[in-house]
Amino acid sequence: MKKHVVLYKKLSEPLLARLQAHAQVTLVADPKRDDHAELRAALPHADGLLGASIRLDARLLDLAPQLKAISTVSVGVDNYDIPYLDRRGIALCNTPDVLTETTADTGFALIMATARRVVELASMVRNGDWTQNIGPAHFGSDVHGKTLGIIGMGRIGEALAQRGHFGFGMPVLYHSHSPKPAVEARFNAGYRSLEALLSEADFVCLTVPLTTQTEGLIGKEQLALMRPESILINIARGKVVDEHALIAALQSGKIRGAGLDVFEREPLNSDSPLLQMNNVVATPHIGSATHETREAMARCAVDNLISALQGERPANLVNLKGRELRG
Ligand code: 8YV
Repeated sequence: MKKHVVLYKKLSEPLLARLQAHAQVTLVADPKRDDHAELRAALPHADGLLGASIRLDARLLDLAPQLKAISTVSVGVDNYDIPYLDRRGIALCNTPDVLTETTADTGFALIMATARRVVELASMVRNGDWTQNIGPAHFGSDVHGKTLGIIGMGRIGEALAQRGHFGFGMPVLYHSHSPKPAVEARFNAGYRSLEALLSEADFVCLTVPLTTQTEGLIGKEQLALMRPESILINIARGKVVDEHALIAALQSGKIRGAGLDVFEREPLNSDSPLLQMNNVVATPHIGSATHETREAMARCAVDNLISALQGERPANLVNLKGRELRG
């Protein structure tokens, strides 16, 4: 008998067909509406879940007594209570690798847009305010040759380092839980303590996963170590940064600017002070958001789930280390 999969993120027709060849599929069209009412109604029959961007905690998953696997269309797994999933023997799979390059591209898009004031000055043109040759009041900052600081040297951090080193001639500094000799050899990168990196880098880029150790990693004290001409780039998770402290640092000129793709609460409130400042470029969590990459992620998630429900080890299993899958 086919297992029952509940989708809380839409799939393309080819991927839906791929999944339906192996499972009975129910699509929850609006999973957040009315306190997840549609999703809650589907959970009691779910052997597998596939989706992203919704916190699936015990309050919801206790409604899914026969759940065997969750396949997230994301590399980040901060929306999942992994100890809870381990206790229940529920497999969690994610989609690393396929989104690495696209997310690093987003990081450099934010570096360039923030340093060169692209959004602010493009708006000036669009608004008909370009009435004379621009002068120092509209100058931005160089990117090539400046020091790139990367906090979190995983796949995405390495891809950022590659772009900075080979593409922009940037000296690369990095901080991670341990030194990475291969990265240092490949990019002539220098390992620094968090404090040293913050004080030396022209661009401070956050690529760490959100964990209990990284939540609030960049607060008032850390921002105070950055230089007035330095720029913060966040393509990790909003909660890695104390947003109130960041707003204060930006408003006071403690740092030059910020390029932000993620926020403490998403969507970001339209009345956020971050949106009132020209030295902030804010994008709506577009890290992996290209047609090609999101389809590749969804395919990876579908294949992970098919494997898990067949009792086979998925390519990207996050938890249940060393344990048999229930299938
Ligand atoms: C999107 C991400 O949030 O992969 C992640 O962890 O943050 C982004 O790729 C996610 O993929 C939404 O589907």
